[in-house]
Amino acid sequence: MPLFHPVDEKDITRAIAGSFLRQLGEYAESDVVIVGGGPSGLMAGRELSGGDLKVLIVERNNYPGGGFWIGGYFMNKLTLRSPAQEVLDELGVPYEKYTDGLYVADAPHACSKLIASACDAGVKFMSLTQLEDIVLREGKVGGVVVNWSPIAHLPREIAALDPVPLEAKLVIDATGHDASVARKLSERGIIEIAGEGAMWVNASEDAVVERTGEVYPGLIVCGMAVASVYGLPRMGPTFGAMLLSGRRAGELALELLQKAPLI
Ligand code: 48F
Repeated sequence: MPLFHPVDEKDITRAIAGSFLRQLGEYAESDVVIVGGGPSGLMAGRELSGGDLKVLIVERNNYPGGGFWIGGYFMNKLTLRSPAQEVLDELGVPYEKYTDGLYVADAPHACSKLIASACDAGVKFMSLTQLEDIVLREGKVGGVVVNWSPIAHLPREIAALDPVPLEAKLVIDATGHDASVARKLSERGIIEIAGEGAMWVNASEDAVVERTGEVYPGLIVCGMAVASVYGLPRMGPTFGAMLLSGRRAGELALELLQKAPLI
């Protein structure tokens, strides 16, 4: 008697494809599309939890987590400054106090719990999917245009593949240093991107959280994308502002969604 229930191979393929296509059809029109599944994007998604909101994270890597997996250098340790360790408390991630106001945690533990909490909140993911452009109509960002990420690394002669649009009431740019979504507006002369400043942790983290917000109707920036858009200093390998900026972006998205039908 085999341990596992017998199934046909074709049914495994159909189960994957059917589930994926159902989700893609449903999320072709989302409430919020978050581009980038690093710490700020995951926090934003987690914040949008509960209710009936459709929240999709588009991530060009084949895994979410961004810079949160590794922390600083290759050392698998994260630092956070007070009060951001409270997020680790919420996630149930252990940490040590290094000195007053500075805490250190194991990056894989923190990252996996943050991803799990976004999944628990109902966030869906499209991995290996890269932002190629935005939907822009009547002075408002109305979604994203995405493609399969490996396409960007293939010669155009063998990979002329048109992207697909995904509509959203709100888009959150959580793409980190690249500020890839905001950049699509700057390429068209609609906003300016100042480029991030040199490292200055004490100035950077507060400023990133404070400036998190709508950079253009329908587009919220969070995480390091905020520093890139506004020319704020970078903070290096410490993640408190990423978590609190993501949280602020999620809260703001909720407020905006409650205010008005945005499409
Ligand atoms: O880089 P990332 O972790 O951004 P973040 O949430 O946090 C920044 C910190 O990790 C660290 C720091 C401060 O502590 O300086 O760098 O702001 O995560 C960004 C995610 O976005 C994805 C990228 O693969 C990463 O997982 N991403 C970037 N550009 C695109 C994208 C794109 N064009 N399309 C889809 N995903």
